Amino acid sequence: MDTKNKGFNSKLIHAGGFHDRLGSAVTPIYQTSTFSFESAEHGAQCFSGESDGYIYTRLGNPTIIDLENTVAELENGFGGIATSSGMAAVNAVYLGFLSAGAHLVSHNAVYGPSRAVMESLYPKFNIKSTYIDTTDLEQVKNAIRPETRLIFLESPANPTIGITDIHAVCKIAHEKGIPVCVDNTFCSPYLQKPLDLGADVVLHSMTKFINGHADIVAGMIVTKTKEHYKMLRSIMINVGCNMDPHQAFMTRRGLKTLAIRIDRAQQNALKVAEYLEQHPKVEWVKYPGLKSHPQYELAKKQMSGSGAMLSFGLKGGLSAGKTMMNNVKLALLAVSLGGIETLIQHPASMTHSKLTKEAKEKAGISDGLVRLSIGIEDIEDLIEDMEQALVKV
Ligand code: LCS
Repeated sequence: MDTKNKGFNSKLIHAGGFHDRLGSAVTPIYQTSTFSFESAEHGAQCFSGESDGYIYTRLGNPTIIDLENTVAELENGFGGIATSSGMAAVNAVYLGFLSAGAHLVSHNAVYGPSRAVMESLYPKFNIKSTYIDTTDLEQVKNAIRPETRLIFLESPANPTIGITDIHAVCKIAHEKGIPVCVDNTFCSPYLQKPLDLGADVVLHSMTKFINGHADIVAGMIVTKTKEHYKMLRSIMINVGCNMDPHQAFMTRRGLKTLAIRIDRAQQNALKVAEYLEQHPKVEWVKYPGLKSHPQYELAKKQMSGSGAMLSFGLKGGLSAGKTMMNNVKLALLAVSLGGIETLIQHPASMTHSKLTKEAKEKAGISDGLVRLSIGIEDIEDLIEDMEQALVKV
């Protein structure tokens, strides 16, 4: 059905545009690598584009296209390009916008591997990058060079929860003809719509909130224009970082409950943040829903909710952090985020361990920083778990 004028929850459930001839209530898994043509002529039409028939799953598959259409509609974009992982989406965007001699500007606390791959692999193609605090617009202006070809944002950033003014950065970038890509993993389209704020491309690790059940690794790119869609789709196809139909089915299924999962998780997150903020063993808490967050007002303007991610610093640094993590019982000590279960992790020794000490300091990742991805458990149990672990710190 056409869901263009329907509400967000209705879109979550009914968007995608797939119609099953047999009346299946959900889009089936087309677990096939290839599709047969009706005739030589039909095959020729599929290849020329005269017919929109399917050819080969790396190029397109009904289960995957249903998911691509759905996420594109949720993000108010032109089209979606599903990828094998969030990192595949990140690299497809890098490859699409950056050619030899180009320069990238990005946030110094983006997801660790998004930065690590840029600094380790891309210099061999003579691609340069500058990592700054994009929450400071002066730094953004100063980092731009004549050869800057992409600004790559993540907001809230991982794991410092710094909020970048997406609209303001897009304005600065567009005055110089530079496209902006936003990694919207932490928010999902339920809480933030970067394309509406001016961005050209948005991407997701759908491993997180969009799938939401910690049982799939997947990525998605959504573009505002047809031109960027065609360019990035061709990269996905030719690099071969396509999604698998089963992965698409699982993700589409998880996506249906995105809003109710996030509603509950962010209610929990606010209560946990408030609890931690008053705890004597906690030095600071960063959560966009707390008035103490430096970009509280911007978060309220740019996001429609505060999300389920928060970080905090323990008095006592590294050893306090480790003690806490070794003593939580309900929260799982694990990387990743955005699932229905609460996860706790320690960026300095895990996701951001490859950064130098200096880079970690610049990115605001102290030794005592602990990151929480809050799930949908009962709040009393979550607070009790934090309490009993903090007693041991
Ligand atoms: N972007 C963000 C903001 C992420 O948090 C991650 C993964 C990725 C991209 C990459 O996505 P993937 O390829 O894993 O689907 N974030 C992780 C994290 O914080 N801990 O483990 C993975």
